[in-house]
Amino acid sequence: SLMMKPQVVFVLGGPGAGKGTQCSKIVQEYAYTHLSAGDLLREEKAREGSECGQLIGSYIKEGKIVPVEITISLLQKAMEETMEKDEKMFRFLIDGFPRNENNLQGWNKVMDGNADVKFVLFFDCSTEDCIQRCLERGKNSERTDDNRESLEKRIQTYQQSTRPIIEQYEQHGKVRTVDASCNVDEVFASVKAIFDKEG
Ligand code: UP5
Ligand code: MG
Repeated sequence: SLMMKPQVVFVLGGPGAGKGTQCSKIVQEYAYTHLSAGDLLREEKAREGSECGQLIGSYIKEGKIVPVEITISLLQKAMEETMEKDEKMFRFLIDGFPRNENNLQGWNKVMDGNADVKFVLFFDCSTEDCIQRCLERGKNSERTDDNRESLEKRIQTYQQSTRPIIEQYEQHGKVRTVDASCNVDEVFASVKAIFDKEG
């Protein structure tokens, strides 16, 4: 059958900026599927028989970015499965990817021409708020990286590797920035304004 070309919104922002929270709200109102690269990696890590589970686990704890071959194959598989189930579901929120130059090159190599990146939704949140939110969640979450030590590394990786990717998209007029420091509903109001216009 003739499948629609996937339409992708990359969702970026610091650790704890609210990417996952806002993506959950977006899919309730708009015909998008939420794919969190971090969630897919955590699932793969937990999967029995996974060949790269250990590697993924150590990268996540160290706040480092997993080699793109792993991430992109998980993303591709999830996109294909979604579209096979329902061909009308060809719009995707790809949350937490691409995070560095390696991710971007891997995406371009595999997906260029096979998917359209509509824009980058960027949740702009201060480092202090990001740390606070993750530590708060860390009190009762199973994430291995919501402790101070891992968080410092995640923040550093975000600033050194991910910000430059956002800046590259910015130069191409592709970034839609949302102030992510206010409460969940206020942030979502700004998100809605963007999706009503061009989602
Ligand atoms: N919260 C949310 N919004 C709030 C608001 N407006 N006001 C107050 N509180 C708010 O939210 C985080 C917490 O804050 C929650 O408790 C929430 O209730 C509260 P969430 O929506 O989960 O934020 P999010 O931005 O999704 O935070 P997350 O921790 O998931 O971000 P990261 O980017 O750090 O995590 P991710 O899962 O994307 O990646 C984890 C690791 O996986 C990476 O460090 C890396 O090692 C690896 N990874 C790769 O290697 N490659 C990839 O492509 C992706 C991940
Ligand atoms: Mg998340």
